[in-house]
Formats: sequence, C-alpha cells, structure tokens
Amino acid sequence: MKLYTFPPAPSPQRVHIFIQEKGIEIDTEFVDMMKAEQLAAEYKAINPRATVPALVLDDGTVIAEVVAICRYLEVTYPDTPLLGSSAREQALVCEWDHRLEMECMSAIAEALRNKGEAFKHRALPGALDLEQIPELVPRGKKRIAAFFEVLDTQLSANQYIAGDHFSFADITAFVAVNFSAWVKMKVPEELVHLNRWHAEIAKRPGVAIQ
Ligand SMILES: N[C@@H](CCC(=O)N[C@@H](CS)C(=O)NCC(=O)O)C(=O)O
Repeated sequence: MKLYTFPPAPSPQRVHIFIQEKGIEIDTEFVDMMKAEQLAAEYKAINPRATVPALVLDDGTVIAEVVAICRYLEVTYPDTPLLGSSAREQALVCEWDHRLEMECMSAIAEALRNKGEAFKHRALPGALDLEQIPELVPRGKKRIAAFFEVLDTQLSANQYIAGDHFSFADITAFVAVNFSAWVKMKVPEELVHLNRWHAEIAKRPGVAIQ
C-alpha cells in the first residue's frame, strides 16, 4: 500500500501521528500542496476529490478520508489500539473524533479559507470552484473558542479526550489545537485542563511530525 500525503497539512498530520503511535511503516509519496500538486491531473487520477491524504491499497482500492484510512490501519495492525478496545471506548472515540471534525476542524477551515488570495475560489478543500464568504471568518473563530471550552470541560474530568486512554480522538484534538494557530487562535491560559493535556500530548514521541 502507499500513502499519498503532505505532512504539514492538518488532515495528513492526523494519519502520520496515527502511524507513528502504532509504530508501523507505510510507503509514502509526497503531494506538495505548496505547488498545488493535489490539483494536478496526475494526482486527480488517483484521488479525483483532489484532497490529501489518500491511501492506495495493493489491489488498487483508494481510501481518501482520514477516519477511513485510520480504521483500515487499525484493523490491519490491531496492536496498540487507537480507536478504542471495548464497545464503549470505541463509541466514545468515534463520538469525540466526529465532534472534533464537525465542530472544530471545520470551524478552523471556515475561518482560514474564507479570506485571502491563497484560498480565492477554493473556500472548501477539493477541486470545486467555491467563492469565499467573509462572514464565515468571525463565525468560525467564535465556534473554535466555544469548542476549546468544551474540550477543557471534558479534560477536567478525563486524562484523555475519550477517557482513560490515548486515542485517535487525542490525535485529532491535538492537530486541531495546533491548526487553530493558522487563524491566530490559541488556547486561553485559563483553560488549564486543555493546556495541561496539550503539554502532555506534545511530549509523546509518536506525536512529533517527522
Ligand atoms: N475529509 C477529508 C479532508 C481532507 C482535506 O481537507 N485535506 C486537505 C489538506 S488538510 C486538502 O487536501 N486540501 C486540498 C486543498 O486545499 O486544495 C479527510 O478527512 O481526509
């Protein structure tokens, strides 16, 4: 199998950390988003949606959603489970990861892509020509700030995002908190639980992007 990726970007980063935390090695090929290679015909022949990451299996199957790539890797390499062990844990990891994508990652993308030349006509990832809506910038920032408080409350009663174990939900949350700096947001000092958790996660060897 081969992973098409661009590690500085948040979605590929989630897969990289997942792979490093699992301690597995996957053949990778870089798709340089700084050169818009994700929009080139060569890459669109692999992933017509023109997004990274994409995992191509040996039989040619293309998996082009972070959550689906990580699920495939979890089943293929079950040691060091990151999507939860019991039914309860799996449900909580899934719930938090989904909330993080819908309520936080999407809010950051909304604040980032709806202004500036770099994302003109590219207000959403992918090949579609979409106009920017500047009103979504402050709305996105409001959503980010509100979700930081949700995470802080959750971490006031739990060591990790989905409970007692490090999981994929922590990976998504860690990437999201770092991604928020792209729109000049940071976790306020008074959110002590979220800051405590972020400092702990940052020390994990598997979390450093190589
Ligand atoms: N829902 C997709 C999102 C992937 C995505 O949005 N990737 C971004 C990089 S973080 C991308 O490919 N953007 C292409 C672009 O901006 O043209 C997933 O989870 O894999």
